[in-house]
Amino acid sequence: MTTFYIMTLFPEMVEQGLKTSIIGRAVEKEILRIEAVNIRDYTTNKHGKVDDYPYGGGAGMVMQAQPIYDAYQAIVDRIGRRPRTIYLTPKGQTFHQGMAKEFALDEELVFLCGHYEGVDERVLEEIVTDYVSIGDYVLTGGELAAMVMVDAISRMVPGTLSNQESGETETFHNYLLEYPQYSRPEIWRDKKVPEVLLSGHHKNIEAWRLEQSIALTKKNRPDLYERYVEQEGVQHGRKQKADTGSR
Ligand code: 6GU
Repeated sequence: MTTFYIMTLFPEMVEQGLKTSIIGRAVEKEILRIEAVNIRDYTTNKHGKVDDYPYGGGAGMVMQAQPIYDAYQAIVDRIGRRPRTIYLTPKGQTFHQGMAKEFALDEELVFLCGHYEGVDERVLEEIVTDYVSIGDYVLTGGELAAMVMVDAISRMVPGTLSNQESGETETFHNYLLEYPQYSRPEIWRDKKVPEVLLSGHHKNIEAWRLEQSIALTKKNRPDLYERYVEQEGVQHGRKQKADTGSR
């Protein structure tokens, strides 16, 4: 069983967000466990304070080291080792499918969700193993980012998805976006399902889908398309030694 410990000042946000649909089902099946840890429960401040002004001045408040460290230590004491600990921050490395697959191999993962203007650097140095961002924009806190990561990692944990659902990562590992899908009815608002999909000719269907994938990738993700073209070259043995750079 994979356990996600989410250290946060807003435990109900994380609990509410992850109890529906596929993730909720996997929790019920005891494939996953999601434990929201309320950082405020660990403060030694008698007023429940967890933040203070930044040394050196500046806007906003900084989350203090003590409650975060004690909340983390309670997790360590419970599981008997120091788990991989991810700090959600726009300063981190950008999350991608390969990271989701790698994180899915761990039995326990801790997520630290920051708020205010940041977290005291000293506690980060003590507990954090990975600094991760989910993209180039700024959120008000790490909770939504943690939920994004938990979702993407969870679907890579065996048993979370049904056979029907399939843990494919096609879109990202062959460097192409997915082709469009259609279901009944055959005509909707005068729009017809592409003829080839009704033909039963599997070779033609496959070729059409690939063509669609290539066109969409070229248009929306030229960066990904470039990698697709290179990788195709490698597969067909016409890649030159000089530019087989790894990514
Ligand atoms: Cl991980 N945290 C916050 N606060 N903002 C973000 C982010 C993370 N990733 C992108 N923006």
